[in-house]
Amino acid sequence: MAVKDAGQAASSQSRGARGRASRSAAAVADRPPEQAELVQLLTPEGERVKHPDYPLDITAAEVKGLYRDLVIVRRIDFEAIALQRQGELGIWASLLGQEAAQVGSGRALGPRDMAFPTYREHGVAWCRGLDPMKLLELFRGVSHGGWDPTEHNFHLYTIVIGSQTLHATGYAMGIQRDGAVGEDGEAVIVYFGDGATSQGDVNEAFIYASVNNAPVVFFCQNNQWAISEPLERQSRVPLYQRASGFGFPGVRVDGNDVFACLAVTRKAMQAAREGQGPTLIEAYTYRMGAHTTTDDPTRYRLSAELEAWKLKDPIERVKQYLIRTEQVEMSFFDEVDAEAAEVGGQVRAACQTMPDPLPESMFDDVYTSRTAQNAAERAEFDAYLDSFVGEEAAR
Ligand SMILES: Cc1ncc(C[n+]2csc(CCOP(=O)(O)OP(=O)(O)O)c2C)c(N)n1
Ligand SMILES: [Mg+2]
Repeated sequence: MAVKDAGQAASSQSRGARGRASRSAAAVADRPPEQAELVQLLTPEGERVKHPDYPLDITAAEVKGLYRDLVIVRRIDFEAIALQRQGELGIWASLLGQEAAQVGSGRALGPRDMAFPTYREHGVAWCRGLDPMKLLELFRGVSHGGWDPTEHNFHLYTIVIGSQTLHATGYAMGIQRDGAVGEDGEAVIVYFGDGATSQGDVNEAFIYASVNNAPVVFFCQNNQWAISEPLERQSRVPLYQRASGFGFPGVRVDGNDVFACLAVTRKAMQAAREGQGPTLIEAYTYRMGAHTTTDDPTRYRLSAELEAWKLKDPIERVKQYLIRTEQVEMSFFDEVDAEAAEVGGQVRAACQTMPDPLPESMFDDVYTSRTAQNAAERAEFDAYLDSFVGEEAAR
């Protein structure tokens, strides 16, 4: 990314008349993020580093728990991609490379906090306790994308880019009006991508959240790509710096560092719960796979970029840390792999035996109570389905 950021700076300068603010922003963007503004607590080599604003006391059991989460969510993802390739799922949006951003932030949430995901937050779903089968039902096209958001305080997947930031902000304003901010308060986290930051909805959500001091954390996974559009097509300044223009803090965290994502999200959520308002977290990461299984990234990006990010793998660094600090027996890794394989097998078996929904179920849950029009349309559809019964018998 240093190369891209330098390109950003150069093209900002070439526009000349853009003014002091954008030139100084370009100067910041010119610095490699690793040396400048990135919060990191665990290096890609698995070395623990300290940050004055984000102390993190973490036990061996907690580190092992995070490692287990990372490995299992990668395995679920791997299995889902394979299932799509075998025709069992219509589509899948892979989280490969973004496990630390999702597990770190997901494990920073309290049970009463509410999470609003996009369509890629399988790792957050796992941390919230949602059955992975619920995700697969959606991508197999046998559910209306439904689970009960209140069951695990994990809202529905959202395909309309950025729209969930408004839902989350409205929900956070509701928390405020319920008097649930302050000591023992609740907060909201909303996930979105780098591309989503160009949406009007996201910018409107920033304004509402800011002027209302809403208890919401904006968690942007900057995975460098919005399908085939690179980050430099979205912003001339690092994304986290956008927050200051809206009047709330922004922080860039190493999105491949599960410790840093945990610590930064914990702090931002706690601030929101206590009534200190929103924070924008930019988790600086990389989408290692295709945008979805319908995409072919080799058509628009260089493999060298992928190779560079492989060295920053979110799982490998935790493994190296555990080995380095002698917190585990080597058998621990085999145990986690075995457990992940078991979860993968369960996902596969359950996906292949999922019942198809009844066609008429599309009329269910459209309204909280059935309207006359909905009932009439359902009756018409039932009659249409019945018209095939005799036809089948005649064959
Ligand atoms: C309002 C809207 N516009 C366009 C699309 C098509 N679309 C689907 S994903 C995507 C890119 C999103 O990129 P980003 O926000 O970076 O998230 P990522 O997929 O990288 O996680 C687009 C443009 C959409 N779903 N909704
Ligand atoms: Mg993206």
